[in-house]
Amino acid sequence: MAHSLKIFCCFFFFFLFSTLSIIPLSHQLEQHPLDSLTPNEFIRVQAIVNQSHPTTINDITFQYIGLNEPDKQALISWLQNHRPTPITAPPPRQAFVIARINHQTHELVVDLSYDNIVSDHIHHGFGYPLFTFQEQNRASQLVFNHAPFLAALNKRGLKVEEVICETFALGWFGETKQNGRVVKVMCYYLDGTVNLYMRPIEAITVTVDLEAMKITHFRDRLVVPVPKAAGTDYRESEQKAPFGPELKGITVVQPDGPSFIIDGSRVRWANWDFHLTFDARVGPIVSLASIYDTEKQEFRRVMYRGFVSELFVPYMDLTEEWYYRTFFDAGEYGYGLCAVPLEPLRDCPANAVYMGAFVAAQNGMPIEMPNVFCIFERNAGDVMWRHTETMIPPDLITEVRPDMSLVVRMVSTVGNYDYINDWEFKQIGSIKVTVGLTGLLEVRGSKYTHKDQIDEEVYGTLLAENTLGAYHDHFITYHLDLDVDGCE
Ligand SMILES: *[C@@H]1O[C@H](CO)[C@@H](O)[C@H](O)[C@H]1NC(C)=O
Ligand SMILES: [Cu+2]
Repeated sequence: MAHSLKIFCCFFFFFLFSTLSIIPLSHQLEQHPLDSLTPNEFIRVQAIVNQSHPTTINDITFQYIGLNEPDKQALISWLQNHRPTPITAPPPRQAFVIARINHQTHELVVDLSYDNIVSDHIHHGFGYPLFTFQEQNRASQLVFNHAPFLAALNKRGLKVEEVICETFALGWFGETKQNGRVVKVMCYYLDGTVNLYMRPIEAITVTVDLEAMKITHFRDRLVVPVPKAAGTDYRESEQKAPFGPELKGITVVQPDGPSFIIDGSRVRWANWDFHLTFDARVGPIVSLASIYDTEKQEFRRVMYRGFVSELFVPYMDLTEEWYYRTFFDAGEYGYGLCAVPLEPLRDCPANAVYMGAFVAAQNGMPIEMPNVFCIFERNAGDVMWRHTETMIPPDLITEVRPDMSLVVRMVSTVGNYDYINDWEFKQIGSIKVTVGLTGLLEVRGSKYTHKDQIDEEVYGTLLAENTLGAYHDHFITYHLDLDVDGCE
């Protein structure tokens, strides 16, 4: 709602407030105020938070470290007054930190210019910070030392060394008492496939308290057959003929190199100029996107800041082991944290350029994420605009403008799903956002082997023997702060 109002505001008032931008706001600086934290800054954040809580130093876990976004008005006026040389100091460079200290959730703002803590607020309300990979790994290993779980495997005739477990956020269903930081652990069976998601071990509920790092509840409700491994492996090397027709190679050649320029976090292509950064929670952030108007000979602002703010994936299965599955893939697991290195020539074409990024580990140390973005020019063979004039004989007048665009891509693999996140900049001045959803379904194991046997609500579709595709949705929300022609 807020976003549509903002867009409305822009169309209505842009001519009143439009600011002259001869130079784009993303212009190159030694360190742009919107740049992601550097590895060095992550370490300084760690040291400053350490010093502020000396008695609990060994208990601090960093659930999130990222840039504390500077005040928009302050940043814009600073950038507009910045040229040709800085007159005033930039807005303060700060990190936003969510840390668990002494079993409490602290939201800290750390100033990196003065090396001090600006604010330290303890969150008492509902909600909990992003999970770290480390705590999820530890929690999912606990079952292997839990006798009732080993007994449950035994009862099903499953080999413990073929079992893989993962943690699931618990959701919230109106309880007035807070749950604390609790997850459920769900396990799968390999034994002949790498496609673990097709082989759920159903009807076992394991609840783990992340603070105590202990199993607090265990229930083995009934034995449901594990779907068979045969035919589930997706690796090409495991596929058997018949194969589909093979295509001849296609490649994109740019003999003179790409037409875009990457300068730190700044990207320029065609008439576009923008700033691209990475965040553990939301993944790619596009800021200060502006487009050069050749007639006015100035940059015109289009978008102050845009990113995927959440990916909400509620399942609609009311069974005891499934009802709670209402995942926030950004807020709980980290859309950026779950980004994977892109496969050159597969995830992105031959003319792509790759960029890396950094996130913080649970101890606050920076971790490099290589090839997290690819940037490439797309020539899909499409037509942007054309006309053939047949009414002026004897000649045909034909005018065609091919459609070219610039794509910024990230792939985030949140468990079974792979999200392909594209920001596409078009020469006509539009920005196209796309999220492709691929990977594997999260299926529920079932006793049914044929749909004719089903005489109850199963909240899904029988896809194969013992395999139900559970009904669910994916809601993707964007934060789009559009500043078309400078409305703020
Ligand atoms: C912060 O404290 C932890 C735990 O003692 C330590 O491992 C780490 O090196 C400290 N970090 C810095 C930057 O001092
Ligand atoms: Cu889905």
